[in-house]
Amino acid sequence: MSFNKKKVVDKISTELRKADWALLLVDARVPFSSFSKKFMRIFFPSKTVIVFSKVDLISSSSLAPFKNFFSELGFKKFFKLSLKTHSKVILNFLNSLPSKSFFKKISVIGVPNVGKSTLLSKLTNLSFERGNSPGVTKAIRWIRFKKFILADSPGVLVPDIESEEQLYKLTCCKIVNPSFEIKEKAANWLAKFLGTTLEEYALSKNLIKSGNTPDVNAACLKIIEEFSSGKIKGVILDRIPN
Ligand SMILES: Nc1nc2c(ncn2[C@@H]2O[C@H](COP(=O)(O)OP(=O)(O)OP(=O)(O)O)[C@@H](O)[C@H]2O)c(=O)[nH]1
Ligand SMILES: [Mg+2]
Repeated sequence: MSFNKKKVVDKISTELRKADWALLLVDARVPFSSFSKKFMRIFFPSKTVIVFSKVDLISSSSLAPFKNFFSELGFKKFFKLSLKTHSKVILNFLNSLPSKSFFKKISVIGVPNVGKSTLLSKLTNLSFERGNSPGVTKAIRWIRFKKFILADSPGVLVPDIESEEQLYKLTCCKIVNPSFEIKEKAANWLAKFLGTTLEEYALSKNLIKSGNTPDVNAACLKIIEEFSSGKIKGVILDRIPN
């Protein structure tokens, strides 16, 4: 990380730490890969709720082993979030979080593109910038809503990427936006994970180039777009370690 980037991350972390609680969003399709132990340097697990976002894209019963993993790290509170989760359900949950202050301060944190701004828009009915690409939110935004002071934050804390496979998974969920070369590898990895090949996928999507051959380059971008946006769903890419 460059010196300037580190300074930005430190500043944001200090600001977010002022909250009573953190909602730490992890993408339910990659709960391990979209989690970073760095978050535990900002907030104690006992003051952090693990929010599995985008659960409409998986079968939520398959999250139990991931919950166990987070419990072992000391996290005690969990919440499942989908586009269908009613704002009242979120509000009731936030009300249930203990706090001594009159205004409960809550930071919404997580790696890029996990749905932080979407959660806040839904809850408050205010507009927060959203979009299916990393780095949409650029700065912390505190807002007062009912008895809460809520912070939307930019997804500046990208997890330490420990393996090529993790990089591919994060690419498939558009948590990172690497070079085309990496996207190509990620797309091949994803196609294999889904039991197909990019050639087959290109043909199924009618992506044909001159000479009547499958357009594999177009298929790379298409499969990542379809997976990240949830058109391809029902799949958790992370595996529970043995
Ligand atoms: N299917 C599904 N998509 C979601 C859900 N929540 C958010 N999204 C989509 O995910 C994309 C990213 O959402 P944002 O709310 O912008 O994510 P963010 O974490 O604020 O992203 P940054 O500001 O870039 O860090 C958008 O295209 C949302 O529509 C969800 O629960 N289910
Ligand atoms: Mg955002």
